[in-house]
Amino acid sequence: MSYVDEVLAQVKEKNASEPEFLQAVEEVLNSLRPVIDANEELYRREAVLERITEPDRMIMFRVPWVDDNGQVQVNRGYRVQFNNAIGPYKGGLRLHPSVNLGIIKFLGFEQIFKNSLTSLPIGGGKGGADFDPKGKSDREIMAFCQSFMNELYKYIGADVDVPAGDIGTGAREIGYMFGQYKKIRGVFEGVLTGKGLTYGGSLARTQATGYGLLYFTREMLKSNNDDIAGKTVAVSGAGNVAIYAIEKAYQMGAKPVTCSDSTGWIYDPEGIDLALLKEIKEVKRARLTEYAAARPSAEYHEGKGVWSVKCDIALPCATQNELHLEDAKMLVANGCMAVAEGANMPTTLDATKYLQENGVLFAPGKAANAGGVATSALEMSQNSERLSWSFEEVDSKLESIMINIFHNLDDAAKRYDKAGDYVVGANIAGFEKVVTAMMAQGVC
Ligand code: NDP
Ligand code: 2IT
Repeated sequence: MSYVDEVLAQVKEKNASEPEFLQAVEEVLNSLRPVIDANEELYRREAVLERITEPDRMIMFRVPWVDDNGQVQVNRGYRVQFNNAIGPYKGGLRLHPSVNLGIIKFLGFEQIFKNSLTSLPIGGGKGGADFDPKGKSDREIMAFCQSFMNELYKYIGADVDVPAGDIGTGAREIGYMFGQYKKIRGVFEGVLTGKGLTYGGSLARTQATGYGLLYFTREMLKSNNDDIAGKTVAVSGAGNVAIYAIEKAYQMGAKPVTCSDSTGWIYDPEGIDLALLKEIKEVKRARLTEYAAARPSAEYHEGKGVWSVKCDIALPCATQNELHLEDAKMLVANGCMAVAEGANMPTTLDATKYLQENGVLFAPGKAANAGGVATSALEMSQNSERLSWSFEEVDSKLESIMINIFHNLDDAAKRYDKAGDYVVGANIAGFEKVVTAMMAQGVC
């Protein structure tokens, strides 16, 4: 049996109850075959794959808080510190009722390779809780965030582990967590990113994941002799990533026509009204039904369906496994030419394969959505030098980083005779730097 197959079998046995983690590991290890097979004896002796698939540590803790009725609620908090070979652990905090250890492990594992691709010195980690922020008052959110930090503070620090936002965690939550960390530790340091601009946050961090996704997509299209201008774009999600993907798509001359949340989706053939979407999601924290009510050109549908709309480019920006094989078939049948993942692992393995086999340019999330964490690393740099850079400076660094990521993975794919397979390219390019650092640092 090859070394890759041996480790895949072991990982499946050890983590049988974690389907998302197994899915992520399967994709990465399969992509790495050409690299590992070329040097199998060395990698096997060094147990490189066993080490990279086992987190440095997994922290799980009780998060008790009091709701507005005086009732004590208890959630489960997580921080998985996966790999710090190239820098302090870095990755977001997801607050969503679906959160469990397997989901945080898959996200932390992906983050190792994503963070490596940014070319910045950040290791991989992820955390969160099975807390549902929907419908909670500000006071309840604060109570939860403070209790969450009452335990998490022991394990993080500006040079140790630097969490940030993800689903359900935005500027409000980061603010409450930062305040509690400062209160407990008595230090003002860049321990979280995505902070408010008045206390160490970076300009352009809010926009970074969505903007970065479009910078990456434009470079991928350019390298295939095409452009974004004039294209119709289908977007899923209506959160941080989706909103700023839509904004940048407009700036590049494209027309985004869809968005979605967990209850339904919008098709707006005249193009999504961005100001209205921001008002509903960022200010009112309301449902997309309000969008349809305010916009005569829009259709609202319950459930899922964004990928049934005719588009040139699809940008899944909501959550994992939201684009299935049947969706991929509809996209191909409707002439879609590119799929770029704003979310983490939104496309199932069989859907990815189908898209690639049918000539759709496919940009994996660990490359295409790396702009968020890259800008978080820029926020860390600004905090370290106690300066803040202009929006234009951060945005132009972000753009260069995304262009570089595309060329790094394009080159890696070509080096291994897999030209155009950006999944293989991203996994190999991300892995190479981490494995070199791990081996240089000995068995640890
Ligand atoms: P937000 O919480 O801001 O928005 C998430 C959006 O996706 C909401 O519209 C939400 O709808 C929808 N959604 C979430 N979970 C589900 C679900 N289970 N089923 C259907 N819809 C769902 O999160 P972000 O925009 O920050 O994150 C979106 C994705 O991008 C995630 O995969 C995240 O890991 C990834 N990502 C985020 C980065 C960042 O910087 N924020 C960086 C890189 C990747 P509703 O409000 O109804 O729940
Ligand atoms: O998935 C991700 O890359 C994020 N949620 C952003 C992490 C970060 O540290 O900015």
